[in-house]
Amino acid sequence: MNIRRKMLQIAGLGAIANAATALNIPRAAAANSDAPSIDKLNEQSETSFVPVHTLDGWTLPYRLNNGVKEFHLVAEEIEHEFAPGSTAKCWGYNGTTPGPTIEAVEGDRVRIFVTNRLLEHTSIHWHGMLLPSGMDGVGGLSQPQIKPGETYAYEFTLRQNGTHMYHPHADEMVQMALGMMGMFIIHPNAREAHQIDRDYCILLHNWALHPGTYRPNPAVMVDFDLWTMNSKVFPAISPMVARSGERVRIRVGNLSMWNHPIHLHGAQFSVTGSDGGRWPESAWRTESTEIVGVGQTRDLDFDAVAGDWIVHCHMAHHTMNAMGHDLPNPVGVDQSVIQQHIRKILPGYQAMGESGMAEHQTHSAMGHHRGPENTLPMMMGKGPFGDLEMGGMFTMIKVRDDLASGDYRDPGWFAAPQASRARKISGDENWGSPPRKSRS
Ligand SMILES: [Cu+2]
Repeated sequence: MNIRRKMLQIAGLGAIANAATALNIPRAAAANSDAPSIDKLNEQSETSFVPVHTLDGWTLPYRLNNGVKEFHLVAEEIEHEFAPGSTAKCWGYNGTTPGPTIEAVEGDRVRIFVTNRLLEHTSIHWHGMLLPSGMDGVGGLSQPQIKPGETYAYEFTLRQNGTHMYHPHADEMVQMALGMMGMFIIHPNAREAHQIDRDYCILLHNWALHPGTYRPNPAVMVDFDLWTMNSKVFPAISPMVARSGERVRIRVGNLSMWNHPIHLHGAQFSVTGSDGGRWPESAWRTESTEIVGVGQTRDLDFDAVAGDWIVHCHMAHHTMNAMGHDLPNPVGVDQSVIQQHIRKILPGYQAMGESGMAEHQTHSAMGHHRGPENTLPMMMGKGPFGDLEMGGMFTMIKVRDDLASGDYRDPGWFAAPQASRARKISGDENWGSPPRKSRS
């Protein structure tokens, strides 16, 4: 039995092999990985679940050392791209924000090395997890802070299953605002009653990356510029995919500073779990929108239905990219005279917003009103029928009848049968005789 190969399978990507080498986990860690008893243990745990797929992220490979799963996280400053056109100096783990997803099985013994390559101390709190007090990662309370250059080891047995997270508990406001966070998925040690075919995880966050800047501002409390899923904004967030009829789980965690009502089109989901583990079926709720509060996680399970469906936060401002929030309201305001005046000192100035803001994306695409450098337009994204006028916490699930299981590639746009697609009936606004209330 080739444990290394299975480890790569569990990580879901062959490319992770390079990352594993780069992690520089102590050699001794792998010394006993061929012991037959471990092999058996590993085989048991790996056959009982479908690995989690972190959209635009990755899963941290581990090594077995005498039956203990060893992971190695490195806290460090990184260069992160939210979408082409917006890059920032962020903080994360092992080269990314969010940090790699840690994935294990209830009952596993885990040892997690944490190396600090920041210029200030840090620690890691295992959010929602049952562990000895000294492993809880609250710097100054449960342990000394991990100073720059130091490596600490956390070790505990996973006594639960569910969707969990990890984040620093040292200079927490700053370190989280700059991107230090990740998901920690614990699968149950027994087969689930409803087998899951596709298991996705999404960590929600917000960033005060003000237009023209290159470093998120940790002091901002409410007025954020970027709203992200796994630290990406639409349209740079990859779509989820599934085959019709497959059981899909979307695990959503929230370490941002807002609550997010996550809304799914095309299907009703059951809320089946959280960082409190898998809920008893009698406690499941059928919803199409579920608020994932700050510090919470939710598991949303549903049967996939063919089509292109969107999954997004229902706070409309959270599906926008960088925008000004303090501008005078232009809706319904005739700005033509003002535009003439302003053009005398600012040639090319274009007043906008009188009839709504949909024109924003068209103008951005045409290169009119370019924003400051390193700043994304408020609205982005194209579909088969035109602009999507979205950004931020917005992605899709693309469900097809003919998708091979385990195929996560973007299948392109859904070809809705013409008879089942909304169609144009008239171009005359006086068409028909709809009942309307008129002002007296
Ligand atoms: Cu939101």
